[in-house]
Amino acid sequence: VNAGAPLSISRRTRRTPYSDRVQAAGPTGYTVYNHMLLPTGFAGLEDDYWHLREAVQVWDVACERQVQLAGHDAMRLAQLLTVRDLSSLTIGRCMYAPVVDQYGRMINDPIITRVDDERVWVSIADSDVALWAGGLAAGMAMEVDVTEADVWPLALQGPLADDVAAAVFGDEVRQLGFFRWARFAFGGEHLLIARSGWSAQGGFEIYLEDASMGFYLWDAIVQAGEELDIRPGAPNLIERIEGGLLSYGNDMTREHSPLECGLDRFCSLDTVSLTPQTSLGIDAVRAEASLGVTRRIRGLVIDGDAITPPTEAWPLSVGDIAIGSVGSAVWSPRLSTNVAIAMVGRRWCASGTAVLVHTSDGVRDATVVDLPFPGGARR
Ligand code: THG
Repeated sequence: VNAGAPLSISRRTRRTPYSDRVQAAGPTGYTVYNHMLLPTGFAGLEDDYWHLREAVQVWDVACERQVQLAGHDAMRLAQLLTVRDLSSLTIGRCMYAPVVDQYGRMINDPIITRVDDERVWVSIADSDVALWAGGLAAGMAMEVDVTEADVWPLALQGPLADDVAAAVFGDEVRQLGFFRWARFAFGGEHLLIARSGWSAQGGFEIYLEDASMGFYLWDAIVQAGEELDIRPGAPNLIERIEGGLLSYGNDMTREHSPLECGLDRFCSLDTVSLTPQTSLGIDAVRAEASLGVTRRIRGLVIDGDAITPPTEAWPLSVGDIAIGSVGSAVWSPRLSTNVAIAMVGRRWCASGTAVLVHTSDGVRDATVVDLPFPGGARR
């Protein structure tokens, strides 16, 4: 529906500090994420995919907004939001943490960063967490300010990301552990840089706190990466499906629980200090765990030639029975098949189960497989 029509841009489709550089590089398209522009590609989906796996890219992911919790109750509110135990979230660490409501349903799946004793950044996927968190803080009379901070993430992703980062920020950046952050000198500031990012190829995310430095940072990275064939890029549909990285709003929504989403290892169900008073959705998720989930996130291999990626959920069936839906699907040029992420009914979850996918242009045979796909796992 409407494929190929241009996106109308206005004040609501907010720009980023890098938007002029992104536009000058000639993106193939934009999407809107957290009410902000997110480019979706530059040289074409497959070309961008191979380049991301082999070289290094700079991504404008400023749309990963930082919902800042600041004040005495910052950590208390952060813990209330998520069912992951944050007691080990010390300064210098980040954690992928499901945010759920009181019924244990997914509100968002952010990365939570402990910036300071009384300052936390919730790096959100595409839903309005500031409203949810601000409402909880107000309703519970917590001593915490909830704002969308002036912070503008820029990602450096790909196997050569360490070399580019070292050239710009110094060799010490190579020592950063996965989901750790530290500050590195740049342009008279000390930028918060984490080893993280929405690809399985490795790299960094730079949390720029001064929007006026956007071009300066972008240009320094592009210049340092010139010999390493750096290119502007974007989260890549093929790469992230192969890697099993979930997209909130596509693969999971408010209807789903973190267990259905396969996020079990980020749910601290056995932590006794977590109660509905300290972690809003914890008992709902515990109850679901004891009953067992009725559906689950799975990989799918879809037969036949290259499909057009879905713009709406595609139903799944076995015989006449509706058994789930596909949220993301694309042709993998490396695996020479269509790969997909689907929510599949419990009875049909086993690897090798044959199912039917009702795509926008017809029915296809498909097979349930494990995530990530072969060769797609994090390096
Ligand atoms: N970076 C930042 N913010 C973000 C994203 C990001 N906000 C939105 C979105 N991405 C959140 N979703 C994810 C999903 C998966 C991961 C990170 C953010 C991820 N998962 C690791 C994996 O699956 O390999 C495991 C993480 C862990 O072990 O804790 O990286 O990309 N700033």
